[in-house]
Amino acid sequence: MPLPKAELHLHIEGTLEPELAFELAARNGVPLPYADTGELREAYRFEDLQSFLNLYYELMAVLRTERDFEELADAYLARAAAQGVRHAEIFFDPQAHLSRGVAMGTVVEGLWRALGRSEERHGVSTRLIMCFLRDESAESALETLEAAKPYLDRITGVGLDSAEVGHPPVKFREVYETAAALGLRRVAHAGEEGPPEYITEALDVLGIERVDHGLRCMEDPALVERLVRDRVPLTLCPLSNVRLRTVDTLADHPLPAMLDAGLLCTVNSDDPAYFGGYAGDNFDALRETLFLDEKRLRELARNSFLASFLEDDEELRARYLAEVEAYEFGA
Ligand code: ES4
Ligand code: ZN
Repeated sequence: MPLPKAELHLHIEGTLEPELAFELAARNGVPLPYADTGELREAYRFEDLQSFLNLYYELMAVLRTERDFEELADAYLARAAAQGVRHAEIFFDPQAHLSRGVAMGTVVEGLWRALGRSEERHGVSTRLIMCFLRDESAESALETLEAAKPYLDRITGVGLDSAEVGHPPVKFREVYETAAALGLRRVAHAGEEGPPEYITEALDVLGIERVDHGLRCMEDPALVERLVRDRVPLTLCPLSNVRLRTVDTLADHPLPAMLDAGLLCTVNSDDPAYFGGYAGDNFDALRETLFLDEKRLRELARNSFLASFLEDDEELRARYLAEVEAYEFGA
């Protein structure tokens, strides 16, 4: 039985496996510039974040109908459940679909068909987090939030993703203020490729409650001290960092140093179809390569539930935390 955990950094579009991409391409009559899944997989050699994003946005063309989004999410939830994920807070990128003529309702209703049945079917509770693309304008983000208004009962929070460098958090001050006024939780990618100053700015200007990645906080001791003091969770994605060359190898990953510094770290999969593994695979890689012991692994699992947006169901959080404490490794 795998260690129970929450997944807090997962782009649903990044769970599109090559097999499903080809199936949806055929069903929707969308041409793909790859002969087969093997050739597509060959394209999964990334230089940096942008080279990955180019393929990520290209492949989304196959997602067109509610049923497509439902199948995408259901396939992810099945895989996540098999790797011990008990709770998933799932990002989606509405602008990447709206710009292709796919309506907000198609995306949200489609995802909801899978999420609404997930507890019963997969034993995984879920939340949805809508991300703004930071390489698009602030006006576009505001329009996206406006388009989401009919669906806010299904959306727990907002996030910020896509190309980071050159797109500082301050650009999105207004949309985050509006989101907060609507009662939405706030997170943002910061310090993945961008500098530690972006993390500080996202905390100060956007009022984020959790930092996605946040890896580069380690370059700023005063920031580390603040994150530790304020118990701000970081959603790390080790296999993503290796594939996007944010770290040289997994053995060089700062996660052990970050835990030693007292940071509230969690382990997540980011875009598992592209980066070589789901949540459990990330845990396994850390155990094998960084020699994390059972105490550390349990801490990471505990952190994932502590960092989750389960304030609306503390009973469920307590049950998950009890599962983590009761877990027997090797059983
Ligand atoms: C992403 Cl790894 C990563 N970073 C920033 N934005 C993203 N969107 C999907 N995956
Ligand atoms: Zn991400």
